[in-house]
Amino acid sequence: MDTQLRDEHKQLLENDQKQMLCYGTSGFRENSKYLKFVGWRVGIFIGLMSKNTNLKLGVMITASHNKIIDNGFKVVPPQGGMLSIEEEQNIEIFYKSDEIVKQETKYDNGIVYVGRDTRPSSDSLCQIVLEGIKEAGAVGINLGIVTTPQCAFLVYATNLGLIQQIESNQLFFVEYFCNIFLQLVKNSIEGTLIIDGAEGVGGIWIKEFQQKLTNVLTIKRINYGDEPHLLNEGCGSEFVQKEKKLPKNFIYDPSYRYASLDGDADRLVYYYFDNNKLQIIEGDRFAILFAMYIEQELKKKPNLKLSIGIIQTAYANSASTKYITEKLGIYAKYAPTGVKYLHRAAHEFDIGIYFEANGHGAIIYKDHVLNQLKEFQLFELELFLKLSNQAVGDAIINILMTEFLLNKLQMNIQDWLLIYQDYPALSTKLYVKNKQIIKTNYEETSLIEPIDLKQKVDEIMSKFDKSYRTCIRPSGTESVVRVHSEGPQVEIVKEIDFRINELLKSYMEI
Ligand code: G16
Repeated sequence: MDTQLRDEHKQLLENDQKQMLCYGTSGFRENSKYLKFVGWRVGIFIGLMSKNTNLKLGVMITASHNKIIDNGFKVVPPQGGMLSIEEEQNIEIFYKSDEIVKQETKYDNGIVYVGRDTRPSSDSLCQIVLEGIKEAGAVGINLGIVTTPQCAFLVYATNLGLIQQIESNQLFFVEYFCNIFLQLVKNSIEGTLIIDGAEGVGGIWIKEFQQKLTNVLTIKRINYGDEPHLLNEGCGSEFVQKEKKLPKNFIYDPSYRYASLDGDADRLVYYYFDNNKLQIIEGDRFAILFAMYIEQELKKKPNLKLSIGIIQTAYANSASTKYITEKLGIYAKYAPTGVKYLHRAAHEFDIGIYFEANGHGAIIYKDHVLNQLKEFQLFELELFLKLSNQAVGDAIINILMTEFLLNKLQMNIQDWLLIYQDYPALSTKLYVKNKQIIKTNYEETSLIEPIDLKQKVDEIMSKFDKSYRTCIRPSGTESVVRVHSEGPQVEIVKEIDFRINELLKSYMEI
């Protein structure tokens, strides 16, 4: 089977003049037609990994915000989060190797949980991953249609012993977090929250939260997955945030709050719409809202010393970084794009808050933190932190945290927007065939290669004031180069974006 699948895969790639796949920003991701062999080898690799560690692992089949035709594999390590750099390299080598060398494993048994999104290709890819797991002599457990953070949380919770048996226990995720939320929020929260589910899996699972929380939170769902073939089309967080447009089926009411999830429910944006103006709450503002509350609570106990840090990426609006460091006095740090980098960097602090501008983020804390909060009788903060999904950034759980805070701090979306003023910024993407030629520095704030392209970019930027910046980087999830420009005046930001895109069009293979 292995040889047959490998040969078919290589032939397909050769016919389409494509290279073998790489483990990108968030796992293997490509047009689903290239993924059968990848899924098989991923299944074997993870099955063996589970048999070598005696821990449960997970694989989530999704391509999140990408087009419906794409798909991918996000591997979930035992503690949630992401694979280490070394493990990523190993899985890529394993997929690329011609033959699988038979190996002895430390343990006889292994367990791998496999979740999937609603894409048409997800079910058959799930079957092939399960076959790979079986080939490795491990047991694959099909979680069915779940969100990415739900899959990660179930793996994390089962390894911690929070749940004994995961089969048919997908609802544990809902019960666990609703239970904490209901301890935090005693009275009904005012107003209605409209949640756009991107026609994906998040929209489906929101229903469970809606029912369980009906006495305290009024949720209305739009684009909740009854038209799965329209996944991410004209809706979802990627669409709202990048296109700066309202999702389809938008219901206008000035008293409503609005939130959009992405295709696998790990990203979230909120927004406000009035007088024909759409204002978006991106990831930076979630980090700030969460940090403001944590700081406010910790100030009540000056003897309690906990380090707090906020991790952002080059896409963070500079106004947010300025606010974090100058007004909140919190340490802010950049990591490269990809939750895997932010999650790791956040672990350096007792309480690490990480958010990408696209709304992917979480608060993670060290083991001793909850006990210390209890000791200092900061019970509400303890519950608030417990509410954060420790396995990975989670759009649905971040909604609960946000709703608790807006209610607690008596803030509405306008108040949130008024905390500071974003600089005008523009993020665009250009489809190219050779994105891999672009290399950046670690923080992805400046281009390093190709050198002649860098010189041309510098030449363009030298015409503008130093308060303007642009970053160019290859996407790790799509065949695109991303351009992000920012500065004090919107017209100039547009001009920079236009010039950089024109330059790239003339330089790259389109
Ligand atoms: C994934 C990653 C995110 C990243 C996004 C875009 O999100 O988990 O950390 O920001 O891809 O990455 P890139 O710019 O490299 O394409 P998702 O929600 O698509 O899995």
